[in-house]
Amino acid sequence: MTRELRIGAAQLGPIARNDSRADVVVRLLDLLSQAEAAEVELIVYPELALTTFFPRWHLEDDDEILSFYEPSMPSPETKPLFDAAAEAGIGFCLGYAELHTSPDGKVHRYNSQILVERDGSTVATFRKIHIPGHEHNEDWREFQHLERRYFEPGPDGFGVWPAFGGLVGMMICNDRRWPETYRVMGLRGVELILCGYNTPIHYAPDPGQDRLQSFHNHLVMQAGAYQNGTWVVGVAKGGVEEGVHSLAESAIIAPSGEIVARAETDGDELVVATCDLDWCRNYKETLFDFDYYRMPEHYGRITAQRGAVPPQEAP
Ligand code: CDT
Repeated sequence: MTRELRIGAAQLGPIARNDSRADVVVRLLDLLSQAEAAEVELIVYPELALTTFFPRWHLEDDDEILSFYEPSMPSPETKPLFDAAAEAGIGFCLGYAELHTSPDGKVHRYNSQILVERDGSTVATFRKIHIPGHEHNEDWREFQHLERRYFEPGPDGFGVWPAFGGLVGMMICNDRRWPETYRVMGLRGVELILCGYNTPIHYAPDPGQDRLQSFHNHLVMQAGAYQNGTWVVGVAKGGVEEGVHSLAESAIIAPSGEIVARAETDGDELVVATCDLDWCRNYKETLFDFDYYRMPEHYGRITAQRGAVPPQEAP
């Protein structure tokens, strides 16, 4: 049986602060129609795909803040997407701000991605682990990046789920910059990692990195793919949104580390590739045969400590 999966990276252009969920869902449905015409089986939308990237503002009105979160998924506004995807037999991955009430009644705010199978069943919800930016208003910045005010880190770790004929994992935006993200999933045999992102091109703490945003984006995902023998699908919300320019350059990356398809615009665009999940074996069973070659007895610091400890301060 072939394990070829036709994947569509559904890049979005800007979403204005005043755009409604209904406005956005029309765009998501249009990309879904394009995916159907292109015989796509899995369509991947960006991080926080239902609203503008609200962490760029220090919002103080609780009602306004809450208006950016989804207390349920599907929500009444996203139900048409769930229905249309199931009708077309297309699975999807969708990023959104999640308001989650745990069994103890506590309300949590997560930056989440849901993965839905071709028959409409939910595979999993992944909650972003690495929360970038800052917690308090910083006036000196041209715009804020207050994810640490609006989201807590996901508590569930990096899961890998049997789905779409392979082993599928998820990560969200800043997670893609950390090698541990890929390796934890690699150690579960992951064959396909889905990642939505919103990456402002201007990085206020070190503007010298601005010119390298494109390079760093592909660098980390290509390295993670190759070093773990997995497909990686990175999907942007790009373009100039409310005055802030975000990186586009969505890409589908093979287990070889090569980009096999990439966006050409910074607006709504479907990028399609046929992904042979068996290609992963070429890497997982040779150069990156973990069981044969890894040396975990020398990797203890990876989980034993958080920050770097110079040699003069610790044994
Ligand atoms: N959304 C997100 O995680 N963006 C970060 C921005 C860099 S830190 C302010 C990223 O890693 O792309």
